[in-house]
Order: sequence, then C-alpha cells, then structure tokens
Amino acid sequence: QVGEAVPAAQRSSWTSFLRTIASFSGDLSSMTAPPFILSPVSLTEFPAYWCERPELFAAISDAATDEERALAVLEWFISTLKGQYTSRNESMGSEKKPLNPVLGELFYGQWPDRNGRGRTDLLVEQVSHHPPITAYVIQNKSKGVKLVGHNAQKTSFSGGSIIVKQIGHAILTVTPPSGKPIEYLITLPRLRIDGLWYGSPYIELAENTYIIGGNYVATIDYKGRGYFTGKSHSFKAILTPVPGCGGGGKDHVIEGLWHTISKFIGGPRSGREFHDVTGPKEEVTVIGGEEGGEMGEFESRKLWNLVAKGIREGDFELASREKTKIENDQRQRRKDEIAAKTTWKLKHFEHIDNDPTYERLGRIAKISPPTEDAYVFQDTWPTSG
Ligand code: CLR
Repeated sequence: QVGEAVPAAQRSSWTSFLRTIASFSGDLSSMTAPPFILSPVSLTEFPAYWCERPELFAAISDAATDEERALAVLEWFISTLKGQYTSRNESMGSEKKPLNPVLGELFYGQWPDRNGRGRTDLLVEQVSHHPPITAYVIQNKSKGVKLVGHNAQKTSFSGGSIIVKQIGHAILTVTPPSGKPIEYLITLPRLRIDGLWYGSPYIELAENTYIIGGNYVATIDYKGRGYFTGKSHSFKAILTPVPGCGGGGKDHVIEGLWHTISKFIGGPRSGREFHDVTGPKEEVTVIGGEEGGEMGEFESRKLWNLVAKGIREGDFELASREKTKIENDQRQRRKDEIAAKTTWKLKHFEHIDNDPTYERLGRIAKISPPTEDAYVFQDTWPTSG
C-alpha cells in the first residue's frame, strides 16, 4: 500500500511531495516535506560520520609501508559507510530529510584521546547555501592524520527512486613522524534513495569510489541486492600498486557488506577478515567554538535548537515558526550585503577553482572530471587548543 509507514493524516501530503520531486530535479534540500520525514539534525553535522571509529583514523599513521598504509586508509574508509548511510534508519526508523544549513553555519566537535590514539578535532562550515555546500576538516594532530573535504549534492528522480550524485571530494593527508606528507584523494559514491513509495526511505550505494595516493589506487564498486553476494550494501574493492612506483606488490581483492563485515578474497591475504563494523561506534562530542566553550549564534545546535525541539516533540507549529525566523534573518542579511556591496566572508575556508591535489592524483586513475574546485582550510581552529 502507498505510504504504509506514513501517518494517515500525512498520506496526501507525502504523495504530493513525491509527485513534486518526480517532476523536478535540482535542489531537494530546500523543498518542503511532510513533518513525519523531517530530521532534527542539520547537514553540517554529517561530516562527523567520517570519524566515528577514531582508532581506525589514528591507525593510518602507524602503518610502516605504503601497502600497509593503503590498506589502513581503505579499512577506515569502508568502516565509515555504515554511519554515513544507514545511521538515520537505525536511530529514527528511516532516512529523513535533514535541516538545510544556512550560509556560515558552524559545527565543532572532538573525539577524546583514548588508549593513546590521540585527540581528534572536527570543524565544519556551511560555505554555500545555494546550492548547499558543506566544508569540513578532521584532524588528529598528534598522529599526523588530517582529512579536508567538501560536499554538495545533485538530485534527480528515476524509476521511483531519488538519485543523488555527490559533488566534491576529500583529501586525506598522512604525515609520518619522520617523513614527507602522503596525500590520498577520496571520491564519493552515488546514492539511490529507495522505499519512497512506502514512506520509509533508505539508501543504497551505486557506481564506485576511488582512493588514490601513496603509490596505490583503490577502486570500490558498490552493488545492491542481486549482484555479487545477492545482498544489499555489497561492495568489492581492488587495491592495486601504481606501476613503476616501487611497490611491485600484488593486488588485494576484498568483498563483503559495508555495513557489517568483509574479507580478502584475492591476493596474499585471501581468506582473512578485512573490516568489521558490527561493534559500537563513538559519536562526536559537540563543543562550542566561542570563548570558554560557549556556542555562538551560528553554531548548528544553537541555531536550530527550537526547530529541532519542535521536530523531536511533534510540535510542528513551533518548528515551522522558528524555521521561518531563521529564513527571514538570512534573507535580511543577503539584502543588507547587497545594499552595502559586501559579500559573506567565510570563517575557516577559502575557495579555489582548481584543486591541484585532485588534479595530480586524479590523473593516476584517469578519473573524471579531471579538475574540481575545493575549499582550502585556513588553519583557524577555535577549539583545538
Ligand atoms: C551528505 C554527506 C554525507 C553522506 C550523506 C548521507 C545522507 C545524504 C546526505 C549525504 C545529503 C542529503 C541527503 C542525505 C539522505 C537524504 C538527503 C541526500 C550525501 C536528502 C536531501 C533528503 C531527501 C528527502 C527524502 C528522505 C524524503 O557524508
């Protein structure tokens, strides 16, 4: 039946929402959706998914060889997918529509030092509202591991599903205690949002991602139900040494389910386990970026506090009234800027049209597009002292 999981009173607004997204493509984030599908969490919080297993992030720096390091990067990356793409289903019953961040929205957090792995810091800034673009940095300074990236989405509708093309990329930099920094380019998968008809959306990954750098290329292919293993959330990864870069090693082939476990199915470690995310993860500790750990007006949890409260408690009048206030304030700011002939100044990032690291590493695997823009972190950490 249509909208099995949709509260009876919202069925018609759900069908009309679906009809609207089916007949238009572009920026889904700004569309009005029925209350039952709203999440109280802003998209600026999502970069935290990259580090919910901080010990795997830290372990990248312990690798002794290019091969070990490439495997550690791949294990950390695969282990983030469960959080990135299934955690709303676990915590809220289905995928939901996140809060659409405002320009300049900020989110700071950290994962404390534990068992000598060092502390990891997170900083996120919404660097564009239209289209929505989120930039982030995650850094474990004591271990010399740093991830900088940005994210946007292009959505379309096909065969009853929403197709989300992720725009943007991330660069992981590993600086061993005695040595030069090693950079890895990470590209992002395509998503298909299924289950819309029933009102219980969930994500399946499609196509592939690359991790390129440190004399290795990892190609990760995603397949849903009915392919390699016949199960949803399947993937197959091949890790190959770049020819002529001294590696000379053999390929590793890995297969499994990204939300549970995988194992080596080819290469020198064939038969051994690769990753396992069935154990607990560690959510980020949110911290304020102002003097004394206070939260500023533009920090996500403070900015959206009452909207989020309304959504959580089912008080949608409160949620929509507070959301309108935020939107009106944004409109006024943009008007004032035009009148004053100024533009919004980003706090932590600077935009560049062409990321040289993307171009250089992308060429190794001939990825397309050959160039991409990026947001360069200005090394302004209010919270990492
Ligand atoms: C953001 C970047 C993260 C991974 C990630 C996971 C879920 C994605 C989200 C990204 C972007 C926004 C997204 C969301 C799932 C649903 C939501 C595509 C890519 C859209 C805007 C809302 C669709 C509304 C239906 C659920 C009704 O690293």
